[in-house]
Amino acid sequence: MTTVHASVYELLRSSGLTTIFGNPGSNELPFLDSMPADFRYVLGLHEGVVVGMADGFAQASGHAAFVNLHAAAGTGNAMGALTNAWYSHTPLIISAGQQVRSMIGLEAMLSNVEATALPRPLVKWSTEPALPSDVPRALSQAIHTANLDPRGPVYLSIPYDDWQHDSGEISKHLTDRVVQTAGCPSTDQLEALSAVLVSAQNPVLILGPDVDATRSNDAAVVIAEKLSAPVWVAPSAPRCPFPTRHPCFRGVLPASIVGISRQLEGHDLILVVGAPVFRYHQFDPGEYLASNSRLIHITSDGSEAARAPMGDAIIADIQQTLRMLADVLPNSTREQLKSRVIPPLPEAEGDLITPESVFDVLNEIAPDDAIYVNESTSTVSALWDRVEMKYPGSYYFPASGGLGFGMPAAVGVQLATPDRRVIAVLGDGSANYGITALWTAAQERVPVVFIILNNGTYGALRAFAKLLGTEVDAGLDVPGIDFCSIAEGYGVSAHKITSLEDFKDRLSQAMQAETPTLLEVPTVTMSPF
Ligand code: TZD
Ligand code: CA
Repeated sequence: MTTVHASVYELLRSSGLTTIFGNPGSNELPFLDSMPADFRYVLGLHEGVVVGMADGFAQASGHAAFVNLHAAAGTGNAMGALTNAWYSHTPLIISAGQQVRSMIGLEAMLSNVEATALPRPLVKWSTEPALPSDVPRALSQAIHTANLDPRGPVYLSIPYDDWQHDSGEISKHLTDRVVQTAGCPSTDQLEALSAVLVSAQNPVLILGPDVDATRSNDAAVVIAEKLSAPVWVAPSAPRCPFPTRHPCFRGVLPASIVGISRQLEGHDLILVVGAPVFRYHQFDPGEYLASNSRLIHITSDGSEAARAPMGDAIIADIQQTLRMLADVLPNSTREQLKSRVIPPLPEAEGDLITPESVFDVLNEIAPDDAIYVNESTSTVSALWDRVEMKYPGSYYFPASGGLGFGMPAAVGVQLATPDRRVIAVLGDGSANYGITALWTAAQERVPVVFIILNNGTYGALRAFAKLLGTEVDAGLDVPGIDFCSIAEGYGVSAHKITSLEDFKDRLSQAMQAETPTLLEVPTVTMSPF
């Protein structure tokens, strides 16, 4: 007899899912019992951190990650992190332990009542197998579902008396299944698209996170160069799809309706790839698209295409489509574009350091393949302006805007990418939502450099309060947090920065370290707009 336990571990192994991000409870112990030696368990101290680490790990590796949570309480703690995984199309297979089958109806302690409903609508699929022998097949379905475009999280609730059952005949052919999509545009569609691009007077490219997620950055560069077209990053950017010092690069689009249509005015053709149209944020109503502009959207997510308020769409494999387009497009005769100018450094105010000068130091000292995990909300534009990002997989930001991603994701990204240095840039507000990731960073000895920009306040919310014409003062300041003490308490060495020179020295040292470092930098508050 092969047990459900043995079949599941065999399937996880054959699917490359040998790292388990988790936080256990009694319902999960029979699964964790006798874990094979080739599996690695990465313990997170809060489920938001567990999912955040798995999200970073999956995004940076380009492969799905496996998560094990504790019943309803653990799932509930993870929901905020799931909002980010959902919008970044991160393939996560999230399992949760359930009470024994005969006690769920009684609502015994730790029963996950209506388990499948709990994580919705933030998962693509949610299941609790109808009988123990269906657990391995349901896991196989979960893995394939998470990996099919549009990729995303799935959820599997498993009663803890299932593990020692016979997995039966149904589980015998699961490990060697290949499920593929073949989502190229047809010859006619490709020809039509290329003809529209070639005949445009003034085309513009808008690139989104899925260009980076599918490693289509190089094809995007070829297309931009052949068209000699400016390139913008789609608003509310969670990844960096294009080298930021390339002459075609123009920056990140603003996230308001009017802001976008104004910025794109004069372009008769707007090609949006691998992003929603659009991921707006602040409400600034008006014209969505200038009347003489045509918008074409290439996405692997049918729901993104369907909900867009304008434009035509092609739902297709992004990498294949961009490669095909890069091959067929001729070189345009338009003039070559020139690199944009980096804004000047603002004046320093007293002893406080400006975020802009922090980014200039990072740009000078960090290796050019450094990876930035950013969760400092008022300084996003300044970072994009000042820090050069050259290579695919250089930037991660919470895709739904849900804080608590940055610190854990940095740990996950570093675990997936040991040959590149991960730098987490965190606001003093944001850092608190995932602070226990410091403990995992110390335990796993991942050499992430955590930089806390400490301005004592929720800076972005202060700017929003003004934008909305409100006079909110309650609940916006966060004084009196000593991040160095907290970091030391979790086993991470930490330094409070006293000057820009001090920052340079400490950063250079941290870049050489084999374990994590936290640098707390007292900064001025700047406006995100
Ligand atoms: N809670 C969660 C889970 N996500 C959120 N986005 C917020 C609250 C609201 N929020 C923002 O959208 S920005 C922000 C909050 C609280 C302030 C973050 O402050 P910070 O960065 O110190 O990290 P800045 O640079 O001072 O804005
Ligand atoms: Ca702050």
